[in-house]
Amino acid sequence: MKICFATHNPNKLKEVGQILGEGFELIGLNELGENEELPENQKTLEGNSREKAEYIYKKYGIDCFADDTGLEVYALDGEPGVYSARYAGPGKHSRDNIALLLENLKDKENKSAQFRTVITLIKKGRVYQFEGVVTGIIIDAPRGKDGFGYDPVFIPKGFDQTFAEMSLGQKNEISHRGLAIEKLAGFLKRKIKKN
Ligand code: ITT
Repeated sequence: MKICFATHNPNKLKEVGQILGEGFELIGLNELGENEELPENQKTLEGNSREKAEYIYKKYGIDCFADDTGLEVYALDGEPGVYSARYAGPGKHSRDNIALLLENLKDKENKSAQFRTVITLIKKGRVYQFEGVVTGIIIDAPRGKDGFGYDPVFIPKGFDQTFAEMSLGQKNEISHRGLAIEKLAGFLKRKIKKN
């Protein structure tokens, strides 16, 4: 099955390719010849992932899926959420984003948070969505060198290490993105069996 993952990020492409396994020809945006950043103008993760997938489906007529992820912090009414990448400004610097997050959480007692990923798949013109969530807490100072984004300040529930202190393999087993991708992979594999 030929399918496009609407991302420019080769790491994401590799991770998803591994989970999907044989029987899939996975194509990224670079291979499609799509060099521009895709539109992300919506106010929700559902809306943004759908906007990206629809953009590619309409332009290239190929079955495709896109993801969007946000960190949702309870005491901040779900912020930074869909704005996670640009929380501290358009520069998209993780260090600045983390600094702003910790500043905003300084006086809050409840440090609960979750990472949430939404994947939108468009297959033969039909739209499907898959969600992955991992809950945890935000700590007061960054710990760990691996990972990216908010990983150094997020400890998933039931663990002592931040995501940035875990190996990529460990993180992927329990992560929001891993869970959403597993759901997508299960769905696509069932489709392949049926046809
Ligand atoms: P693409 O759209 O190019 O794929 P992006 O940076 O926008 O890249 P996401 O939509 O997946 O990627 O995530 C938005 C932001 O949320 C990201 O820039 C990080 O700040 C944060 N984030 C997402 N996944 C994360 C993770 O697994 N660990 C830590 N932070 C994460």
